[in-house]
Amino acid sequence: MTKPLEGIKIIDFTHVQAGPACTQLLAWFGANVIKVERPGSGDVTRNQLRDIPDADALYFTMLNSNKKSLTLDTKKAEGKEVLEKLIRESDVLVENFGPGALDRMGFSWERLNELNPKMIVASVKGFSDGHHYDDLKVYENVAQCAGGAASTTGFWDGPPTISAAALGDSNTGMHLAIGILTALLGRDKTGKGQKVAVSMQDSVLNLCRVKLRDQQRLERVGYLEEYPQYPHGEFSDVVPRGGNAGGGGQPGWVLKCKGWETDPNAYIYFTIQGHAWEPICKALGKPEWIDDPAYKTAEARQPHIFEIFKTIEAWLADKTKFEAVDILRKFDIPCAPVLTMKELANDPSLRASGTIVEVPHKKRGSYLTVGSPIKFSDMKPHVTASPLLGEHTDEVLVGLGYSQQEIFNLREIKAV
Ligand code: CAO
Repeated sequence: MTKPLEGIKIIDFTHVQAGPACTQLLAWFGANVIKVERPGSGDVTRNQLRDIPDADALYFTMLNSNKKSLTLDTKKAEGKEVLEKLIRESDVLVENFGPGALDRMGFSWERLNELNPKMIVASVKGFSDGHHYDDLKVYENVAQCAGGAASTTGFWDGPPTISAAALGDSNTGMHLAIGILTALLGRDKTGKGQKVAVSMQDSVLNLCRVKLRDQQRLERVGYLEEYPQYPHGEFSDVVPRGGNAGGGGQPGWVLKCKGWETDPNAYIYFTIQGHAWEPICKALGKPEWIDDPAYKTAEARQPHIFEIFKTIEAWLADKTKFEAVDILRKFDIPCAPVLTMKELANDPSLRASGTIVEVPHKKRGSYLTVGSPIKFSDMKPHVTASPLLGEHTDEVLVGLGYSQQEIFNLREIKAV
């Protein structure tokens, strides 16, 4: 099956998570992704949080599938020469080094554009160019704090809280992938490459869009009616943390199910969607609430929403999270069990759809990873193992026209 990005050659100068998540996605869709890594060590995640001695860590394998690995010391003249050759015949270069690192290496945007005017140069940085923090190095949690996620996540009586979801890293990588694909389409029209830049702060903020909505509503009316603080608590002049409240117009909460005393994940998320009030009352065996003026409208319910949630929890007390959802789904109530990583890893639906995949690896045996969350009618992305460090060095160099003797010489001086 021909994949849409087949024929697109990408120099993957990325490390850790944000950049690798982007290039991995493009590799799944058919791009020829060549990961350039420092000889001897490679991407730092190969060694981070190892669970098997001498085998690449899952942190690396789960973010670098379907790629090739070329080791190259791009600070040495000989390494730079190889990189220049690669640049001349590639479509995209993706990097997420610290601020200024690519320039210091001698590959500024101007130089790259001179070497290959058709090439797209895609970068992730913590903050956007010209931002007063644009000299900072940034990791996931830093970005979540800088992008508005931390100040709006958690409970009102606790500190700002980090989400487990990689809002700063993989999310930024997904933004970058969209930027690269857009620039590739643009190049079809203009024949020219361009620079695509995405900052982690901007990408987090983009996902916190509804919180900026809330800031403006708060400034106008002084309260936010869907937050647990309303109507009994106080609002300051900034969007508060709302615990597990529903972020849209639908009140919701995480509710205890049978076994919660011993199982920290025996919970469901329950949403009280306005027009579903009648089915909710029927599901709970509370038909008298349907027309009761104290319950009938969302406005009437809000002052005692936690008392309603308590009643629902009493109904849930003898049902597991799965039993509860099986009942509630019949009443069209938006809800889901709180699923653990163990449950997700073994979920037959996710296995069947290719969202959770088992990948054979030369050194590790097989490992689980998250496959493409994007499904196509004409293509099923196939996940293959991440490369060993330098696994494709010879192949890439031969492709660039190097002889076996020249490759030997490059190895002797540790340029590859
Ligand atoms: N050969 C020779 N040198 C190489 C090389 C190669 N193949 N690949 C990288 N290097 C060098 C770079 O030239 C740079 O050297 P200098 O600093 O001397 O110019 C250095 O290795 C890499 O520096 P760095 O700043 O990228 O790395 P770090 O570990 O200090 O910082 C990180 C890591 C992630 C904080 C930083 O890269 C960063 O802020 N990146 C942008 C934001 C980002 O993507 N963060 C998310 C990471 S995912 O959590």
